[in-house]
Amino acid sequence: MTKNFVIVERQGAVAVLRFNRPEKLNALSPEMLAAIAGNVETLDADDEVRVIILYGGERAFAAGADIGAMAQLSPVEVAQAGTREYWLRIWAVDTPLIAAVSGYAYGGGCELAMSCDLIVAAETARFAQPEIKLGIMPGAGGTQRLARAIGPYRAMEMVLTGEPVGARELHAAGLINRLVPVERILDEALELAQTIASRPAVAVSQARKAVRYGVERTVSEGLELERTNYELLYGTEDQAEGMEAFLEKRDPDFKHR
Ligand code: CO8
Repeated sequence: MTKNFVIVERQGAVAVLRFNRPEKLNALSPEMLAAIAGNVETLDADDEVRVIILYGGERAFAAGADIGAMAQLSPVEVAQAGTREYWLRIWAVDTPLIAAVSGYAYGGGCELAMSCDLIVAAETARFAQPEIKLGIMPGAGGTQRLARAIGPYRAMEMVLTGEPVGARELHAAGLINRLVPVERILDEALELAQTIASRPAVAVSQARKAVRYGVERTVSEGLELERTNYELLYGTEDQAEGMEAFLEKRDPDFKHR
């Protein structure tokens, strides 16, 4: 029988994708990564799902790529392992992603959390890019997303020392949206997800695209896309409903189209 590396639970328009390899602290073997990418894609294709939460349980979000599966690989084998494709598929989804991080988010686990749009973390969570201690370096966004989130100097220290940093410090540094007691982690992520899921989905999608696009480009390029997406939203039913509801002093009834 093949193991279910992830378990998907639905709560209305929110899907929780729970990693299920606790005995290895959710180490991201190629099979595990394939399961995450495949399930995220399936949920992304489902119009009923408007936010996806990635959650690893209390002890670990994910302790990184599976070192046992990587130790003997040559550069060509690393390239052929297909993991690059899994990461690209996760990064390509349109549905907002929330990482609910408790315990270890190390290496690829930290990179997976940073692949999400928002990070809710337990006060006990610890983040690290420890690849340097293994003679390698981050390969799935650790040098890029971390530097953009917390600045190049702090990111450089994490990448060059490999030492973990606590959630409190990273909350202050801007990587973490919400810092919560460990027992609140999933509830808090769900509340945040439900709020976003209640917003008009087309506007959420276009706004998300503009933020993500702009982070990688110049301000003027970002402003161009922002304006185009803004104008497009005037063609949606939800824009008419949202403004009408405001003027009529009632709650909007969004249809997500
Ligand atoms: N890979 C494989 N197995 C792991 C990993 C891992 N990354 N992390 C933990 N495990 C296993 C342990 O071997 C152990 O298994 P067993 O019980 O069979 O011996 C089990 O999980 C529990 O772990 P520990 O006993 O070590 O638990 P501790 O609480 O003592 O320690 C730590 C927890 C500190 C997280 C420790 O396990 C650790 O340091 N793990 C390794 C962390 C690490 O170095 N991660 C980075 C890996 S490299 C990486 O992520 C590169 C990503 C690049 C992606 C690019 C792709 C294109």
